Amino acid sequence: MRRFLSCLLFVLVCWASWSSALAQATKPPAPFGALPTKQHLAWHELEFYGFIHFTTNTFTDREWGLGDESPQLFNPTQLDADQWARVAKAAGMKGLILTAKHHDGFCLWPSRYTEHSVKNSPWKNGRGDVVRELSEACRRHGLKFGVYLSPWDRNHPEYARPAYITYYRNQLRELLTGYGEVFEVWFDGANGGSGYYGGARETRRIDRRSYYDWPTTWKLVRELQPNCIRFSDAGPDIRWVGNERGYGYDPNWATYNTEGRWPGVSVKESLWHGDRGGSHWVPAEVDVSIRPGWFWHASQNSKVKTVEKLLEIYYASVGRGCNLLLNIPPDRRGLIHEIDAQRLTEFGRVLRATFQNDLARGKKVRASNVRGRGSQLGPQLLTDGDRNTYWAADDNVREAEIEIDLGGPTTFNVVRIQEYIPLGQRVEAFQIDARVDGSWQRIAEGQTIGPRRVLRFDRVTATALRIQLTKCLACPTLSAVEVYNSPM
Ligand code: FUL
Repeated sequence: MRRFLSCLLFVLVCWASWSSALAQATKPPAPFGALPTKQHLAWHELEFYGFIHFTTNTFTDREWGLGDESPQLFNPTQLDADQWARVAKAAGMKGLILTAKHHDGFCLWPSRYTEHSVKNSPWKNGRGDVVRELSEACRRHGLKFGVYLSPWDRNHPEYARPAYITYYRNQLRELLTGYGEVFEVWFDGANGGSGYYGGARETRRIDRRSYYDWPTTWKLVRELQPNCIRFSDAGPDIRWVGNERGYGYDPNWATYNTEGRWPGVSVKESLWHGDRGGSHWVPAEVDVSIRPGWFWHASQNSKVKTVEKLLEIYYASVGRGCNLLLNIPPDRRGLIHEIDAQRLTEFGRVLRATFQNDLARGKKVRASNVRGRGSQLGPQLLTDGDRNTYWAADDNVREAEIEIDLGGPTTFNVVRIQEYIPLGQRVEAFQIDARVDGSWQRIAEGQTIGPRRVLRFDRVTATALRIQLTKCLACPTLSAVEVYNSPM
């Protein structure tokens, strides 16, 4: 009996130490550097959404209103926010952000704090509210809704004085409490100085660093809309990419040094590339218009971007780990013009066709290193169709190689990869090869990956795919490798 018991004890001790070794072996890597919040993680998944620039400018043919426009000018004849939402959906957008107030100060909702709004417009006899119409249309169509409230206000008499900040925050409060969930607020850095300012018609300069007291305003947004993402040159949640042409950069670090940066005050290189090892997670958003201008102008009906151009923008923005904010301005009827609608629908069709069939799904994967040699964070998780499971390497690893056996000749021209960003951004150089007729051929290379890279290259027919991570800040993690054959 005693012998039996000591045998049993021995077996139990062995089992316990073996299972604890295994548990240790598959312990996830420690987080590295600045990390995304849960709001960031949800935002990264949106990838692509739209901007609606619409105000008196649409009727005066301007890009920047002066602030002295009569509200009587705003008179769309067939405004239909459901049509905007339908077009956005067809394009594959996940939400729409509306210019509730642009630099001219005209408000698209009947604000209690000013007469300079839709309530003094002929549209719907002054009883209209574009913010209401679009927020409700978005909800009906399963789109997120966001707002742009221009800090610069060329109409307001108190602009550049303390009273305007109270006005600005009052307006923000109206927008963030009266229209349901707001997924993003856009804080623009532009300030041209001159304006109407209640009739003063003068140039007013402000100190971009201190005048707006941004930390207080950002806190207000967090309080009123806990899930809302705050955009500006300085974050605090996401940053401007530093150009309005539709391009993200490589490298593109989601990490960014926020110290000393404010809306309208930043460093170009940091906006473009982020800051390697930066203090906060502040990823880039790419804003660009489908037309040369942000507002609709009849003269630009022939200059709507082509589907090819939109695809180029998609791969240079979403493809480089940014989110894409594509502006689609309504015309004087209050409709997205037929040409824009047709391009966007076709663009959406191509995107859907591109990503409908992942040719790597379920395929066999081998990695040069697997964390703890275990299977819990193994490379098979890269092709399991779940972007939340991930492969990780051992702590001391800085270079690794992944090989996917495509199981026979496979034709493709797009590869989509992503890091497991809840643990931080790590990769700083990678190369992708395809095995064509038995030998490896370089098809793509880059620096950062982060939330995603979507790389498009000349179509190849290959039997295997190899990803080499050649430089990493810490042991690498990847959560997905997908392979597609795009029609365009
Ligand atoms: C800029 C503004 O000055 C433009 O008019 C436009 O709204 C763009 C999205 O942001 O800073």
